Amino acid sequence: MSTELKIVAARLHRVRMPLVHEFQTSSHRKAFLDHVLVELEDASGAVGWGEIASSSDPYYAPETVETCWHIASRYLLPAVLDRPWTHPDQLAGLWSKIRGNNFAKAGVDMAAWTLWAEVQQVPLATVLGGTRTEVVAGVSLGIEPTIDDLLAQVQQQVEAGYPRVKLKIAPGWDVEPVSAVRSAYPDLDLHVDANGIYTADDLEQLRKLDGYRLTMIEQPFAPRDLLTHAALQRTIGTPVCLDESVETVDDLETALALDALKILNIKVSRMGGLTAARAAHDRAQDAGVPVWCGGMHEFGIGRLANVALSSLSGFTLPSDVSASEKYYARDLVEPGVVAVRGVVQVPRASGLGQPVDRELIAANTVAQLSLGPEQE
Ligand code: OSB
Ligand code: MG
Repeated sequence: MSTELKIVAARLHRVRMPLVHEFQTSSHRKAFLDHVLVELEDASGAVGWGEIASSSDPYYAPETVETCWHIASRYLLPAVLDRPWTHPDQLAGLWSKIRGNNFAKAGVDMAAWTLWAEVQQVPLATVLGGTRTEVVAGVSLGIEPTIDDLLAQVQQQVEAGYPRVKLKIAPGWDVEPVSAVRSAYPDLDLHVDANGIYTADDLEQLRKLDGYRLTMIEQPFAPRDLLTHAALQRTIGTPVCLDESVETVDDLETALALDALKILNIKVSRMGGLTAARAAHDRAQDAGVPVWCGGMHEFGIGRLANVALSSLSGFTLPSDVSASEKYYARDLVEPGVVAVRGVVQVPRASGLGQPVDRELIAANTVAQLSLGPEQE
């Protein structure tokens, strides 16, 4: 597999999609999302798509849609254009001087992987080394105005067949919703995600969650506060899961050394792409840490990449790869990600595995940029 590839043209599409249900985390509320699609074309005319799934505001991570646009157009695409490579894991080497900006990098990396898989005529999951033919999906539920609204959301998703539900928590919305959902669903695989809003002053409050048989408590403390994560883990039985804290494999190494986690959420965007996400999976597997694939409300392109990644053997917990219909009335790939009783089939078609709906992309595009020969 030493086919040489060269990206000769690149396009960015800023696409706006309304969410079917507003989503609130400990930091923000969203009714529609703008993501930047990355389209890479090689000399033969083959195309690979990627998705920059950054939030609009710098609340989950420091990046925004605008910073991603800037970094991709000014630095990442010029670094890869007209530079030959024989495997997508070489892309990071082309932009090794560019620090951080993982969401922007992830979109370009993903487009290179899907282009590579397309050219090889092999499914993305296979080129990544995935072995599962289907993956189990969970759902992530935002903070709701009332406990009854939350219970209605949980009921809808449980009835749709999802076997795992994650609840967003924040001070004032933690023990009460967890207790209500646990009473209504004694056997549900349930976990909570705080998106880093608590501090060491809240250790006692968080320990109260230990009595509800949660599968994990995800990112209770600030991203760089690994010591408090380790302190909580020492005093509770519920596994601590890290999300925002792990942006590189080095971060994971430090967290492992400090016993700051028992479970890892791997997000393609947060890690800076599929190459890094796969490396984190391999390291966690070595360390005996189970992983699952987190989401950023991806449109179909990023969502299919998440499904492909989740087919790797270390992804033993349900991933946030819920069906497209949970988020969008119509998705940008055809037919979109489908879950049957919480199970998603890993596409067997080559590349991304589903055709991209260019008409829908064009209809929802709010900004566009082309780099390459047509610009010269
Ligand atoms: O922490 O996992 C998170 C959405 C936006 C920002 C952060 C997170 C999330 C989610 C959504 O939980 C997961 C999904 O895509 O369904
Ligand atoms: Mg999270």
